[in-house]
Amino acid sequence: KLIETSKRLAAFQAVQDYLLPTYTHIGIGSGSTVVYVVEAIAALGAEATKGMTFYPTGAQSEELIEAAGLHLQYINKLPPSKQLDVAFDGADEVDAELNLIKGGGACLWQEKIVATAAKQFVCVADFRKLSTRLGTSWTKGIPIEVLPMAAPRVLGELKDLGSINPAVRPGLPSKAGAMVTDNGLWIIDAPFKPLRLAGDGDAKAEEGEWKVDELADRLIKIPGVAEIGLFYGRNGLQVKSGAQKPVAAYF
Ligand code: DER
Repeated sequence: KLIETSKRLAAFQAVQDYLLPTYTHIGIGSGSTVVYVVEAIAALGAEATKGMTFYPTGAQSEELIEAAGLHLQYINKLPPSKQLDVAFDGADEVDAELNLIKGGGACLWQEKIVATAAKQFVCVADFRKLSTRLGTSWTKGIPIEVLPMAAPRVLGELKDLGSINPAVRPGLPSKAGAMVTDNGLWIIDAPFKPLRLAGDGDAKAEEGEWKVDELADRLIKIPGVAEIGLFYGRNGLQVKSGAQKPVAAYF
């Protein structure tokens, strides 16, 4: 109950602070917290939202927008010259530099596309998600979206990079085999030792302990990897698809 209340308060505050009445293009993430973001937006009323278009980050997000009676459009319809005014999304873990682990809901690829199409990316998460270093509270691993036929080789590369027991995310008990994403791909969850902040000095790291930006840069290059569930950005340093660092995180 406390967690749901925390999510809802964070969501309503984030919408109040970051959804300006003049905005017309808004990205909507996936997961259970973003449900409250859409609730807060719908609560503004039809008059306030009639000029606004909402862009989903997967099947669940699309349903949320439609069920709230908000105007839906897909990111492939946004001209490359245009950006979303703001995108709201959840996270699985947030570190002191507002770097994120995302992908607990297996929606990370479209989430990152929408997040990086937005002028501002607002992360909404309950208090459990705030950590000093990524991998401290979210111990299931960094979600990585992969081409199924490449999965065995990606697993091998991850082990070579120091991941501890990386594994393909299984489907629900009612579905034999791997979980399949909205994009028809698989997710590998790759646990690593807690990730040092990009801003940490170059103090000697323990064996197998990575900095967020360095690990992100390595993961994104593994053949067969479509996208990684690390959202970060520091001094303009961007990985392949351009990670997006939130301007604010609400807990
Ligand atoms: O998959 C994701 O990155 C989602 O944003 C998700 O992990 C957030 O989940 P929650 O809001 O249900 O905790």
